Amino acid sequence: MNRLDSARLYGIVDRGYVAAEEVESVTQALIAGGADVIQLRAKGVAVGEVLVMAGRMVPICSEAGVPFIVNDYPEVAKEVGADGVHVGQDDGSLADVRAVVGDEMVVGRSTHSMVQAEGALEEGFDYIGFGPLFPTPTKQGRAGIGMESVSLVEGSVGSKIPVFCIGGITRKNIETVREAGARRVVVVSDLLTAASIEEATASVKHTIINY
Ligand code: TZP
Ligand code: MG
Repeated sequence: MNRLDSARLYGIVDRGYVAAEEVESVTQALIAGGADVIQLRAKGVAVGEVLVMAGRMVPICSEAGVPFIVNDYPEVAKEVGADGVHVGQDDGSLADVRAVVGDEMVVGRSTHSMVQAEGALEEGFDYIGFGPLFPTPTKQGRAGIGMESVSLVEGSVGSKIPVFCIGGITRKNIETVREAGARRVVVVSDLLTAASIEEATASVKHTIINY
């Protein structure tokens, strides 16, 4: 069984919003609020620093029984003993990543269209991110793909591997996103900039599991 099968809410500790010294407390707050998976995303941060932060997140996540995923760096994921690694369209093939992390680790892929989603399934990725549904400051320069394809991708790719909808999802629109057919979501800035990360996370989790 895929370790992410039961996951509904995927939280990201994104260094664009989280200072280095807050990485651990934010990880704990996301988990306390009910995040089922945690990723470290650190664009533009030196790899040595990513390694240190990832190493600090591993025991927090493993104690909570929450899978820990490293974005962009298979070598870091391997070195710290992460549960998985997440790579984008331009980060090489699944075989390239597996050559570094081996066969056991969860490997996820960002996808931005139905064609890419089906391609990732065919290639053998363990899960996909699908989006951005809406334009978002967290990932600039990408148009939103909208919600029309959400039920399509859930019905096809989503019947085989977990599909996490991502991009511009907030406490305000989560019900609409759920209504469009999303069963699993990634929420980044709306949680990380909330007055209480734990409460915001719990609110999104409640909607995604109960709607
Ligand atoms: N990939 C597609 S959209 C996105 C990523 C990493 C950012 C999502 O962040 P937010 O703040 O929830 O829109
Ligand atoms: Mg990447």
